[in-house]
Amino acid sequence: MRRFVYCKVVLTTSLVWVLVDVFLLLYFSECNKCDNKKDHSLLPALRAVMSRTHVAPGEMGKAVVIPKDEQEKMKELFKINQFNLMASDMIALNRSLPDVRLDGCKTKTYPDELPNTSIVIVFHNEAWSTLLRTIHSAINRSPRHLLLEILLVDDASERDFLKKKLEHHVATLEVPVRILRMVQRSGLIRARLRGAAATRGQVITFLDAHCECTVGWLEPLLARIKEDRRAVVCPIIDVISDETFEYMAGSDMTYGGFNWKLNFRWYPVPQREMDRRKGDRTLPVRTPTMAGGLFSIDRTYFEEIGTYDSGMDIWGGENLEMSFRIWQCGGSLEIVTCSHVGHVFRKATPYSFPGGTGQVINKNNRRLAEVWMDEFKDFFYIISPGVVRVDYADVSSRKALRESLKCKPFSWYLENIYPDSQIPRRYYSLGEVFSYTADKEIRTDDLCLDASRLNGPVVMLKCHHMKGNQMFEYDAERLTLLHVNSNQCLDMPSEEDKMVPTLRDCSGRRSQQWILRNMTLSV
Ligand SMILES: *[C@@H]1O[C@H](CO)[C@@H](O)[C@H](O)[C@H]1NC(C)=O
Ligand SMILES: *[C@@H]1O[C@H](CO)[C@@H](O)[C@H](O)[C@H]1NC(C)=O
Ligand SMILES: *[C@@H]1O[C@H](CO)[C@@H](O)[C@H](O)[C@H]1NC(C)=O
Ligand SMILES: [Mn+2]
Repeated sequence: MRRFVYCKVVLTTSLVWVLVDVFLLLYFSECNKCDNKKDHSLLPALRAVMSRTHVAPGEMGKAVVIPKDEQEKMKELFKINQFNLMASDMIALNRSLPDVRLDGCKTKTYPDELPNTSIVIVFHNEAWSTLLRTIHSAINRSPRHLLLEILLVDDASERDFLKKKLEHHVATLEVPVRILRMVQRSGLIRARLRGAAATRGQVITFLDAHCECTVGWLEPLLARIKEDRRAVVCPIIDVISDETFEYMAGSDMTYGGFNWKLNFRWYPVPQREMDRRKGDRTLPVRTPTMAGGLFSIDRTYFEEIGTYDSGMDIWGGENLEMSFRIWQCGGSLEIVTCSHVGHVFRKATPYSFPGGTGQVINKNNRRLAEVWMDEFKDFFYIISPGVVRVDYADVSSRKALRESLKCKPFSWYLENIYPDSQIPRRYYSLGEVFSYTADKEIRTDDLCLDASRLNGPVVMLKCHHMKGNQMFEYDAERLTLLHVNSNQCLDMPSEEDKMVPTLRDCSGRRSQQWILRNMTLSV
């Protein structure tokens, strides 16, 4: 009924939209008692409501604006969690959000019998309002019979309100919430393992501690796992602004990848994946990697596939490790585009780690490279040379896992799951800095050597894979790199060229000779 009236009052500005929402609530609660024949003229009533209703901050996912005289205090509070704590604290724990789903998702129906889920949330010194909004939004927007329990894993927080006060608050909720406390700071990976081990649901859903679940977020995730228990599924991660807590829909047209440094990155969903889904954007996207914070997985499959690498420290790299493992060992990793969950993206981390984040991530990345990437780990090592000196401890049990699950090689993953990867599957040479690829590019990560004019310097530009200005022909006898377009040779830097490699007429002189290491075609 409310939905019907929504359609009739298509009002333009979003502020009015929120007010209409409030108005309709009042209108219908009053209407229960009123006489049907009475004339309810909309506009005068709306004006009356507008003049006396104050809409709470952040409702319908709107940005919160802090008054000028509060901004000093706001900046102070920002430092605590690296997001606008003052704004977050002003917003209701059960605030309303827009329905950002594709239209095709709103009318989908799901089987009645779906597996139930336990939600696992790890937190460390999280703010009260963001943590509680995660919990309240999950409870309010999940069908009661599908949400079995919520497990909070406290990774040794120091804040008082996260102790007794939190316990008392969650005891009043209609879904069982258990709190597990790590005795000492253990990091995301080990804390998640502790939480997962205590779950009883058929599916485990991992969420970050500063999320908001939107309408219909859970059913499509569980439905996909019901169809295929080896599907590991992620919602679309919407953006909750760290400055204003405005809720902004994420795109269904990006998926997860990574670069040579093993940084997780979002990239456009390639045409081949659109074609596989026959253009239906409401179908799950097969994604090469996941961001890692938010996903659902069948509980017994999580164990079968080797949970997490518990030899990894704190945080970082575990998402790629899990992504490679799932694909290489027979599962699939998907973004379920009908499921939306918001996440507060921060520009900086508020936490410190023993030993520093850099070393931890290097160690974790080495573990994943050594276990899963075969010879392609060299692309990571040449671009981050310091990393080979980092100790990565014993990986034999993870290698044994790979063996026992009969997992496919990394080349299979690149060929079949991530053909548009920055890592060339076929290359002739991998040197100190660059690779020389089967497409005859001189390339590092997603950048290619490019020359656009005669006698001109070469620059690094985004690889376009169209040959042209980025094609160099290697002559293994004369050791020259011929830029085919200009018919000139790549010349060594000289003082005069300010040490920038330059194109010059091919002369055979020594400054045009290049030795490509390990010059073989690797397939
Ligand atoms: C949030 O909870 C309050 C108090 O129970 C209630 O009055 C309000 O309508 C709720 N808001 C939404 C958006 O459901
Ligand atoms: C939830 O799923 C588990 C595992 O399949 C099952 O044992 C349990 O009965 C379910 N709980 C509810 C309340 O449906
Ligand atoms: C290249 O060859 C050298 C010596 O032949 C070898 O030690 C090295 O591992 C090879 N590197 C790659 C990337 O194949
Ligand atoms: Mn987060």
